[in-house]
Amino acid sequence: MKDIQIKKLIEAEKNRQKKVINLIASENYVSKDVLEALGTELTNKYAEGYPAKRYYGGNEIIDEIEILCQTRALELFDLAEKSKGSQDRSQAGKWSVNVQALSGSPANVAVYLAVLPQGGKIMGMSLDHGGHLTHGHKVSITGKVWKQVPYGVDKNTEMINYEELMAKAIAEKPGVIVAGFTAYPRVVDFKKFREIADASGALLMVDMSHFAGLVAGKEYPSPFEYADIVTTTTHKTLRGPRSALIFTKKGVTIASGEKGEKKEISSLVDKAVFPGMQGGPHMNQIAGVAVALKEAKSADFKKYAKQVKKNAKVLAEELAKRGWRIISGGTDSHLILIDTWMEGKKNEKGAGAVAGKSASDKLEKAGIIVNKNAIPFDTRPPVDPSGIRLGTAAETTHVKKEKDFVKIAERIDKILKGE
Ligand code: DSN
Repeated sequence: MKDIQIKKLIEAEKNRQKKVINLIASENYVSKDVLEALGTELTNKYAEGYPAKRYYGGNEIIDEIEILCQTRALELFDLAEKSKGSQDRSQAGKWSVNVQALSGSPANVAVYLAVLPQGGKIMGMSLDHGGHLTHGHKVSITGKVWKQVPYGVDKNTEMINYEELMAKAIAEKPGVIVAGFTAYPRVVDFKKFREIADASGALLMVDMSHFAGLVAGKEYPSPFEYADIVTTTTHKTLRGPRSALIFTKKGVTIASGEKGEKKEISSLVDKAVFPGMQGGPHMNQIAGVAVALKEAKSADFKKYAKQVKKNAKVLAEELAKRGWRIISGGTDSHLILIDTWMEGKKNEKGAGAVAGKSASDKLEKAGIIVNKNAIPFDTRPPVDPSGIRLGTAAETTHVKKEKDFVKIAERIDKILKGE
C-alpha cells in the first residue's frame, strides 16, 4: 500500500487486535478468505436492483455472486429446497433471503418500512433490559417513525416473562413483535413468541444477530419454524464481514399500499431494501458473506459454536464463584451480563461496588476489552451503568478453551477487585 499513513494505522490496529483479550460479545475475527473477498475489485461495481433485474450493465458475474450468497444463506439454516445432510427439512423451500442490507440496523429498518405503516407499533425489548436501539428505541429512527411498545425481563428471574408479554401484546396489538436481543444471555422460547404474535395479530420478527452462529452450529434453538421474518448481522457469532441478512417466510402476506392489496412480505422487504433504503449493494461485502456462510456450514464451525458456549458457561461460573453477580444466574449462549456495581456494596468475597465504566476502563488498561452495559432495572445512567457485557465468540476463534477462560475469569476478578 502506498498510503503510508493508513498502512501504519491498519498495522497498528492489527497488532492491537493480536495483543488484547477481546470479550466484546458482538465482535469476532474473520478468516483470511473473508478478508481476501473484501479487498477485491467487486467494490468497483454498481449493481442496483436484484439478480437479472439490474439498473446497470455488466452484472452477469455479480448476479452469480449474489445468488450464491442467497443459496448459501438458505442452506446454512436448512431452508433451501435441496439442502443436503439436514435432519430437519421442515422449513426447506419455505423462505426467501435478501443479502443486500448493509448492516443490522438498516436491515431492521427495512423490515419495518416494508411491513409497518408510519406510526405502527413495534413491540421490542427495551434497551436497558437487553434489546437493541432498532427495536423501537426513541433515539433511533425506529422509535421516531414507529412507536415502541417496550417489554422487559422479570425482576426476580431476569428472564422474559411470557405471560406478561402475552397480556401486553393483546392489549397493545403491535404490528410487529421483535424477539432477539443484544444483551440477553438466555435462550428464547420462539414457540411462545409465535403464540403471542398469533394471539395479538402481529408479525413475528426474530433478530438473531447475536446468536446466528450458534443457530448455524445447532447450539441455540432455530427461530425459523416460528418466525415470519428473521434478520441477522453476519459479523458476530456467525464470523463473517459486517453485513446483514433478511429472511422472509414465503406465503406470508399483508395488506399494503393505498388499495390495501395483499402482498408477499418477501417482495415488500426487497423493495424496502432497494430502492426504499439503499442504492447499490456492496458486492465485495456480499462475496465476503458468501465465504463466511460456507465456512459456517463446516464441521469445524459446529465444533467452534459448541466451544463458544462451553467457554461462556465456564466464564460465568468462574466469575460467580468469585462473588460477581451474573444477570439471570448464567448463560445459554456466548454472552454474559455481569452486575459489577451490585448496588454499590462489596460482598464477603470482595466483589461489587465497581460501576460499569470503571470496570470496562480498568479491564482495558490490563488488555481485556469489554463493553459497559446497563443491567435490567438499572438505577445508574447509560453512560456509566451497573454492569459489563462479555462474550466468548472472538477469543474462541483464537482457539481458547475452558482452561483459558478459567484464567481469564481469574484475571477479570483480580483487576476488578484492584488486586
Ligand atoms: N452493537 C451491537 C452490539 O454490540 O450488540 C448491536 O448493534
